[in-house]
Amino acid sequence: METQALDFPLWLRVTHFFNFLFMTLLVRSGIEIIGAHPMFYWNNDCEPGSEWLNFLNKKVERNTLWTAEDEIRPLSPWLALPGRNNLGLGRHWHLWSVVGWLLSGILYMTLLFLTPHWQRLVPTSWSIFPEAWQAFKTYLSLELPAAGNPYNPLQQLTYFLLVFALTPLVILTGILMAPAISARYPKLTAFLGGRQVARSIHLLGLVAYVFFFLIHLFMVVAHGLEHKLANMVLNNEYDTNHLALAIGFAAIALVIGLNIFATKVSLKHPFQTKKALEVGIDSLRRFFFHHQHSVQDHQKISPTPRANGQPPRNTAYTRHLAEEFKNFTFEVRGLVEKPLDLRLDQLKALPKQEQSTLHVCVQGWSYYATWGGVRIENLLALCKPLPDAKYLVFHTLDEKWEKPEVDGYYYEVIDMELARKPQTILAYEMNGAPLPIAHGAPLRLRLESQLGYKMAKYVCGVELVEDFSHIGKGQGGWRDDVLNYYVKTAGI
Ligand SMILES: Nc1nc2c(c(=O)[nH]1)N[C@H]1C(S)=C(S)[C@@H](COP(=O)(O)O)O[C@H]1N2
Ligand SMILES: [Mo]
Repeated sequence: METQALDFPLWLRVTHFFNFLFMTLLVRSGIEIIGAHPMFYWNNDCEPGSEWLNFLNKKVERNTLWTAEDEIRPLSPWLALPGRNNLGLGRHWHLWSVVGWLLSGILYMTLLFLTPHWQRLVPTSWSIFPEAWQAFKTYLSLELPAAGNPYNPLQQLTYFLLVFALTPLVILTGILMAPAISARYPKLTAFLGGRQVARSIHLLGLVAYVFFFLIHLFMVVAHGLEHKLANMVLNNEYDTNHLALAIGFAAIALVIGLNIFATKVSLKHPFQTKKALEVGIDSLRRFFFHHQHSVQDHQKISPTPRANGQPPRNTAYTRHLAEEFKNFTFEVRGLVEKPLDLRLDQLKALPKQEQSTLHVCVQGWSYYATWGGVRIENLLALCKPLPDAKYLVFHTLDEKWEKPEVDGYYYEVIDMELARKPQTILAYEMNGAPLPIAHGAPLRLRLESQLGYKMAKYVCGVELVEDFSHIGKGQGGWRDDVLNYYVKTAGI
């Protein structure tokens, strides 16, 4: 059967360029995210020592004041985007470029299957395997296999697996790491191996892409750089290969230039970069990852859960601690009909809810625990929010002291929708005992479809507001203000 010779149409060349650009941003911001917890596990307890891969370059003293933040590995801006311990911005870049990469991928796929070009990737006979093996042996004997249409069998098989096996796997494992998804579909997530398996496979996907890229580059050169660039840049429409070479190198220089620009601007103007990268992406993220409610009931307890954030050291907290929280009251203020002052025993007299869930920190680690407390929904029924009340600001006794450059009290803002979710509670118990100091004694928030940083510990009150731009730096939480995390929602 004679088939039409497959060339390199403009759409293919343009999407190839964007794929390359977004992949560089995705890999570099992915490396930034890895730096926030450079360890990989096959289990969700993330027991220190149980990791199968560890890139941490220091020994962490696991004394009583040890927290997960001590395990961060700041990375060079030459490698990571943006580098130097910037998890917040790394995540902004990762989600921003994933959207661009998906759009370009969807365009590519659509045109691939609307034209005869699907045949360039999809093998139509099982003979592809012996043929690819032959081509492999030819390469090993340091010769080039005959060109196919347009790819030789080994090339075709590799590209096919890259696009139709590796890529869906990387997308799936990326989505499964979102707490909003794993909390809504815990059985499916467990069936597919669980969150830390997904994270490990996502990393192996990154390694596979980089490995592919290096071999791809090598092969392009081995097959004749000028000729291959003439294909990929100009579709051989002109017979001057020098032009292709010039344009090809200009495209590579543009990608490198954009990477340098992205890195520099992020390090120099982190807040503005965050704002710019949220445009459009914020509403997409909200649409896909904000409305799920957690249905977790794992009935598992991790033996040594990590903690994050050192316990408060101010006099107010130490006094409450010494008094065993006898004079502690939880205050409900702001746009409510009925402000409340609740002592711990009064809170404990309200209906108690227990939930057995997986805690997921934005850094990457996780643990199982059971939490007991009062549903925020029940507190709302008591204080009766006024119609203007849109957000809940949880205030804490946690005045930050760990580093001189970051101060202020820890706080977190959630919207009414999150507040009313079935597994949103003000917890006073962890694993059947009163909350330990490390985990937020006497009260902490649990929002089981969100990342850990939203779950304020050492909570002393909640204020109902219409708008939170006047609180802290106006970003919706202490970590959002200080570390450029996401505003308002942390479902992924
Ligand atoms: N007050 C306060 N709450 C906080 C933090 C903090 O530093 N201070 N850290 C947050 C982060 S980043 C995480 S992952 C969880 C950790 O909860 P844990 O220490 O109980 O494991 O608490 C969140 N709540
Ligand atoms: Mo966290």
